[in-house]
Amino acid sequence: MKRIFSGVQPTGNLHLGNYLGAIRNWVRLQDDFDDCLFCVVDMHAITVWQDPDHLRANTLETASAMMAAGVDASRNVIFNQSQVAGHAELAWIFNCVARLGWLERMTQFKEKAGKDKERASVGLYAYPNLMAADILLYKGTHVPVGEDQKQHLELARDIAAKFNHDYGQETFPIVEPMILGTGTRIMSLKNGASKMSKSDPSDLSRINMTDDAGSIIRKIRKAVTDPDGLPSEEVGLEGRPEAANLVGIFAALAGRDIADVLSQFGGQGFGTFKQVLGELAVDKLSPIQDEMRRLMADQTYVGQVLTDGAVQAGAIAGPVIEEVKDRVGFFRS
Ligand code: AQP
Repeated sequence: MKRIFSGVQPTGNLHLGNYLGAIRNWVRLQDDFDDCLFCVVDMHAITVWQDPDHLRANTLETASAMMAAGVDASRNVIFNQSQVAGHAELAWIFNCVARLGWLERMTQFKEKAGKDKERASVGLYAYPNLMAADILLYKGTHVPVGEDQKQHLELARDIAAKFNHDYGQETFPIVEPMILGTGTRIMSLKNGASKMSKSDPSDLSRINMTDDAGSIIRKIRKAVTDPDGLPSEEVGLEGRPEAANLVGIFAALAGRDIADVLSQFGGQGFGTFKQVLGELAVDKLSPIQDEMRRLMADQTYVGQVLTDGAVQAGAIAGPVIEEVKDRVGFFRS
């Protein structure tokens, strides 16, 4: 059976990268897969300290963004991770399955912990084990994510394979990453070498899902580019990460391929291109933002969606966690 699982952290500043790399694909996939779970991963969020009131508000905002983008709560399970205890239970078991050497290789930990890794939380280090638990708690088979999560999904595959091997049964499926479309790695508007990120201290580096039209247009106008104009062919974007990023964003938003975008704008300067890109971004994002605002004003409804979703998710997870405990040899009366 095919089952989709994917998640977003409620760490605030949900951005265009999260939308193009993940959430937009969920909207498409819900038509092809009957069984989809979309999770606000609040337990992942606290691997870096979060203000408790902000975490609660951001959880509702993230769920609102998913629904505003078109994820249908009546057809999919939308919930927050901490309301289903099985995530923490399975993560502990996976802490005992995964090897230190595997986690040592995770580039996201190195990036997020920075130079002072002694001061990073143990949770940040073990983050990929919790991510594997998120997916495998539901025996998820397909995981739509942005390019940055590829390494974590490879680890989830290794954990599933080792658990199956160690306990002698095919308990878990080997998950398939789904890295879809042209928006799989949206870069910072200020530095083409870093990905667009919620935690970038510069607000000008990203387009937030809550930015108004004026801010979107201004941020794109101020985006870093190089002195050359737009090339007519894709090869002309090589070694020009900022230019490649803006063309990639255009292609992803317009649903066109890069070559097609360059056939229209090749030979022109960035001034006109940025103007058209800004208008396109506003055009695509503003209906989502309007709906997000409407949903965020109805916190009771959004909270109920999450609570109902947690009940549904818990019903799927319950037999899986029991099966796992049985395999591991935990005594059950
Ligand atoms: N820049 C990006 N381009 C494409 N996809 C992206 N994703 C994140 N950034 C980009 C995808 O969004 C989904 C949810 O991400 P997350 O909430 O787990 O956060 P993250 O991957 O750690 O990235 P952020 O949003 O930039 O947060 P910080 O600043 O905390 O690192 C995932 O599918 C991810 O691939």
